[in-house]
Amino acid sequence: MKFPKGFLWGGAVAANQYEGGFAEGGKGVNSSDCTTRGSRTKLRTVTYKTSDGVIHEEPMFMMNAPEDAQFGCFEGFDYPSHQGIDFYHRYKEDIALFGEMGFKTFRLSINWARIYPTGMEEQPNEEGLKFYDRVFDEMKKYGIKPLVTLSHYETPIGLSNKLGSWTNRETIKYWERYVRTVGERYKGKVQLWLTFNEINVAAMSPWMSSGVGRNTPQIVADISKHQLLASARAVQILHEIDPANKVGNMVAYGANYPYTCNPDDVWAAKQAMRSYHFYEDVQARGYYPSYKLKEYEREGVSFSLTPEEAETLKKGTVDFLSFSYYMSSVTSVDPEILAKDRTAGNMALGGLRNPYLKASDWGWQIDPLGLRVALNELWERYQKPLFVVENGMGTQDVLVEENGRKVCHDHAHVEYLRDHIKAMGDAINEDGVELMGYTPWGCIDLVSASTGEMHKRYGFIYVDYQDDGSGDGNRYRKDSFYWWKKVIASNGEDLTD
Ligand code: BGP
Repeated sequence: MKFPKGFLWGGAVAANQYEGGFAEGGKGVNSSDCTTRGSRTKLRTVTYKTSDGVIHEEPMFMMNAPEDAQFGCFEGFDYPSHQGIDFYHRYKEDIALFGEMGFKTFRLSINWARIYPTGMEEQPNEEGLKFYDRVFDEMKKYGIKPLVTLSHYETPIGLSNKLGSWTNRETIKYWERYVRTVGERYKGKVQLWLTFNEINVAAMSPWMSSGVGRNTPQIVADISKHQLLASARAVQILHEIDPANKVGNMVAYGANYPYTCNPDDVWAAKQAMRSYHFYEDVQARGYYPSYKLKEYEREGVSFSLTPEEAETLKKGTVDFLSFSYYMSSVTSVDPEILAKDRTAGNMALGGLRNPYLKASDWGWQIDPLGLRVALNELWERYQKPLFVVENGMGTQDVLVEENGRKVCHDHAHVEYLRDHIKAMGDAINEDGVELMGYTPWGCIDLVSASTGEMHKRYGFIYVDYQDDGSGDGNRYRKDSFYWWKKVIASNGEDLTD
């Protein structure tokens, strides 16, 4: 396998899943902070009373009833993000371990509520800014380049309560303030940025992704419009601050196959692919694709762009396209197949079981060739550099004692990642795809986004926290740690374990 010189090998995390330090350093509360453990992406009926005495019953993605329709954290609930894996206090130790593996880059997110606690302050929170200064400075010691996600499932709750979060255009104003603040503060320290993590997840999990409790077609269209505009503004602002900045988007991507060669199945699979391509189309090309506008017309969704907004989209196209890839999906129009052959999947993908593929313990279907399909599809459509910023498989790893040492034999991770690296190598060497780097998800064990579990482990580093939050949080190198170190050192040529 040959990978380009300067290929960015590393790992990826998100503040809400690993940082902890919930109420420290002047941080405010964000959407993930109010999401309890257990399945976090399920629609459920919530009953609540507003101050006018009216009782409401509404389907919402929240896990706890909002009091007086105000979102927040409530007594007696268990919120895994509050502890995360305590990176807030252990960042030096963790970054040293990433350095030991030879990371070229580390993808992390800035917790917006650490910088602007309610999202709407006039002045940023200096303590929050200092925390990331310390983190970036520590990374520099090991030659690790930060790849920073500006918004990874961390919308300040103040914006949800005051404005309805991303359903409201005004949120863009506060976002611009936040982007400018971090762009200026970390100028020279950070040059690789991503705007919204998995921007397409708003349609499936609007609470987690955007701090919005519901997802009618109109709501999703509004969130998307505002986030697409906000993303375009972020590109412009960051370029203005430092022309060396490179800004990418981020979409939860998959390959979607027709269940049969019935043309209706083929058409259904193409439609399913549009749920990813729509965002890529706007962020890479700078305008809404015709199929989306027609869909809005058909569904009675009101949508328009002022000439100024259209100009913003055009001027704010991204420098590169990034995406997460975990699995592929299958689509059918046959009601019998649809009823019986489902896989658990993840919140963004899921779908039908593919008889040719094995699945993880969480029902995510393992398909390395699907990654080559995805890379080719994106490269052919946009000819912009690509970056795989999430990939991996959650497994139930155990720590065992051997010769007085605690070890973890996680061969399944090595196998999964190796097959996906080969698929990327083929896309580069056989198909000519331009790929900037690869940051496997959860390079250190962390809280699962979709379930809040700890025992769904992706990491090269085992973290001794359990599902109920117990444990001492100590870190241990897994077998995959040594393998990953070798892969990076050989620039992907040596994939043996
Ligand atoms: C992506 C998210 C991540 C991450 C990953 C794995 O959708 O961007 O935040 O968590 O999925 O998902 P999970 O944690 O549910 O296994």
